[in-house]
Amino acid sequence: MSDRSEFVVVANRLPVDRVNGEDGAPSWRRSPGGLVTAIAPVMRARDGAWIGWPGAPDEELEPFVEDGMHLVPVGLSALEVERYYEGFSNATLWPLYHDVIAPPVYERKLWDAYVKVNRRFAEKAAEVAAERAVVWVQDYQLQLVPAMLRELRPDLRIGFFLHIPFPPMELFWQLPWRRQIIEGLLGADLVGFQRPGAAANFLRLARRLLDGRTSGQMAFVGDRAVRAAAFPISVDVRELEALIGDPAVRRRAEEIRADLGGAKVLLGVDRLDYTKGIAQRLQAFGELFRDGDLKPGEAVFVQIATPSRERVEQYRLLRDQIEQEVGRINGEYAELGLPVIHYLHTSYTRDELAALYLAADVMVVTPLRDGMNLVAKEYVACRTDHRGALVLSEFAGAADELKRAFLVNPYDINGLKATLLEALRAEPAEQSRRMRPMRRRVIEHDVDRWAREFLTALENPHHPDQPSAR
Ligand code: GDG
Repeated sequence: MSDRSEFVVVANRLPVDRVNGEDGAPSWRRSPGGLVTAIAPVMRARDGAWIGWPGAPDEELEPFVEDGMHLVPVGLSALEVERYYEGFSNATLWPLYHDVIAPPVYERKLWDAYVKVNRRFAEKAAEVAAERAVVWVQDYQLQLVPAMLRELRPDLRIGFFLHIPFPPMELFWQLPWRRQIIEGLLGADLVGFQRPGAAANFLRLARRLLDGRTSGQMAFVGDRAVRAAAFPISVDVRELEALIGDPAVRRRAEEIRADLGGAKVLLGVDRLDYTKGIAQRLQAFGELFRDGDLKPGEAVFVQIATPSRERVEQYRLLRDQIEQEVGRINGEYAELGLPVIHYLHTSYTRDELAALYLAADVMVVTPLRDGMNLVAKEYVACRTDHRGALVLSEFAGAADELKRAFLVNPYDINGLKATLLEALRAEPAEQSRRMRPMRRRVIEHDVDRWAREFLTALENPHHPDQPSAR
């Protein structure tokens, strides 16, 4: 690799997963997901580098090239994985930023690890970035990196994007290290959020905590201007359309429907996470059988729950709770050969997911809080037939754009039940009236556009379309 890069992405994970070949020799495969797809072309065009953790503790790897991308590993010890990643990132920040749905853990040793690991990422970025390079830092695990990096390399143009919600001041105030986090983010030139409300929350905190001046989307710190704005992330529409254009995927969708015996198919696809509202949707669905609105064989719920953060206590508890609920509902309402819920605690290929999206009459996305929710956009992107219905929580960022979905408050179980029935009973004309404008929106605002708009805003702060710096 040429010595230093003009474009650097800094993220908790490298965009590749390790796979072991038949001979046991390890190799790498590009991770699925929109972020990598969106950024890979920019990486190639600018000879970019991606800094991240390779995913296994206690190993030091040299930089390598994979899939045309320069990858720069940052090592983490097992204790750092426990404290920085499972601890401060996923047991402190994750619940705090998602409405305190689960109680956040505030422990000083977790914070210390977070600071130490953020410094390691910042130092690596300072080493890898060329003079006046553009550096794009991703997500809540690395919120201190912008300020640490600016200190080391004031010549750089630094952007930060938060993939999860940013909480209102009243909640954020709990955090013992609130000031340090805001200072960390203000090291960037541009701080991007999923929703305008999150950017407003951040600007309000900058004002209150740092006595900073703000005006519109700008915060002024010392002699610097920092912009905070919304850049809603999206999906790779071309990739999804190619998947559903594949005859094998279409056959598989037919097969799934046949296997489910002709029942109406409701689908949930989520990481097994307490923010996703899985228990609420299953409860509502179960009650429809209790009330006699649905009968076994008439409708069936397929819930894919991808294993996630299994070493964090709250996630273990959640798994037990969901599995008990599924058992209870099937125990009470299923008949021989006619389960009402198919619960699958496993991860699937993109092909299988696409087939499931095609097979589903109703896609059920009911997070209690979600930065965006890509599953909702993926379902819409896959429905080239304009059929199917999307039930979507008002608390997902996607609700700002997918306004024709069947919107619900997932805390309102009666409302959720009524909406599930409405979606199940929607006529094809009604389905199409809703799906068509949503598809247009997702096609026009795909993940390429997201990356392009963020980088344009970062690199052209004085462009006429951008708010003026002062
Ligand atoms: C965070 C924010 C924000 C799921 N199961 C499988 C699988 N998936 C894929 C989905 C989708 C992705 O994972 C999940 O993305 P979401 O957006 O739904 O949720 P988070 O993981 O919580 O993501 C979120 C996102 O970051 C991006 O900014 O939207 O709000 O929380 O693409 O399709 N993929 C495969 N097998 C599975 O079993 N291959």
